[in-house]
Amino acid sequence: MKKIVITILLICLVLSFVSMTCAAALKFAFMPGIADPFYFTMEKGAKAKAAELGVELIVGEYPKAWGPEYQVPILKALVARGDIDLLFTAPTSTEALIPVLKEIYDSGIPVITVDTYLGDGDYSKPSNYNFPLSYIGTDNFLGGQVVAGQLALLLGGKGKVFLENTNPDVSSVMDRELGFRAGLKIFPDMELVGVEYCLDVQETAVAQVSAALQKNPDLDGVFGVNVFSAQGAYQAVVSAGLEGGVKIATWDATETLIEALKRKELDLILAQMPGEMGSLCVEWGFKYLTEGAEIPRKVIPGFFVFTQENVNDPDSQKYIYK
Ligand code: T6T
Repeated sequence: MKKIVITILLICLVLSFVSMTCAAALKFAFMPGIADPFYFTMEKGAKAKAAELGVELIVGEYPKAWGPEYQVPILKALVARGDIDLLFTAPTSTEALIPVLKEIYDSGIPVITVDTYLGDGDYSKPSNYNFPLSYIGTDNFLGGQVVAGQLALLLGGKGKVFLENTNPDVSSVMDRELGFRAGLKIFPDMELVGVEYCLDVQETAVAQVSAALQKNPDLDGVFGVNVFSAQGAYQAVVSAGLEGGVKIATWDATETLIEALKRKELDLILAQMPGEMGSLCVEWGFKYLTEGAEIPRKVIPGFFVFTQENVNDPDSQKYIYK
């Protein structure tokens, strides 16, 4: 009898330990900006790190289009579960996402912004948007400068170029535009002849770049600042039969763009490190919650520039979005 009681007590002890450990598993939520290979790759990186650290990662439904009207309802549903310990998300607007993310933060959920930031992205000074623990994402201004420099070199320092952007209220793509403009200034014979915003719709980018090619028959180069604007710009140049003649600089290493680069139908691709960004969000979030670690207000992974020369190098392959 004594033995049975001891055994039952031991089982209870083990069960309560197991349930305590289960209850202690942290739950992080990830809310992407749009369904595209960039965020799919980010999710993969985050999932791998979460599995390593024993964190449960809950991924919000991928918005089918870009913008607060798509992102906010999904975000609200995600945190309404009531069991989220930390949220990382890419705000689809520098201003429009402030109230909803502030509300989430005020409800006790720490927030990290990944890929894009709120306000001017400086979370270290007093403001109504300084509540996120950190911005984890690319130095887009620097990347824009690099693209301008590379495009200028491809054109021998002289030429007319067009910029295909997405949304004027999104930090990532606007910093790319500002960096690109600043980079071009170094070359007095490089001229930016136009900028359009496709609102992250590839078909619109095709139409806008096609119109720019017609309006500027002497156009020398195009820069598409993200997956859909870049793929649209590429499509427009190819449809006009101008690939090879008009230089195409793009951003985001999707399989589509990589294959085009291998065929020498476009000239360069700036690859961000979305997997690394997702992984860093989970890692820093974990350190913050379990060790009280202070997260740097900005964490900036690097980027890689694919060219026709290095696109087949074995070392370059890890930068292709998965
Ligand atoms: O370029 C990425 C991301 O960095 C940007 O904020 C939005 O567009 C992408 O997701 C690519 O579509």
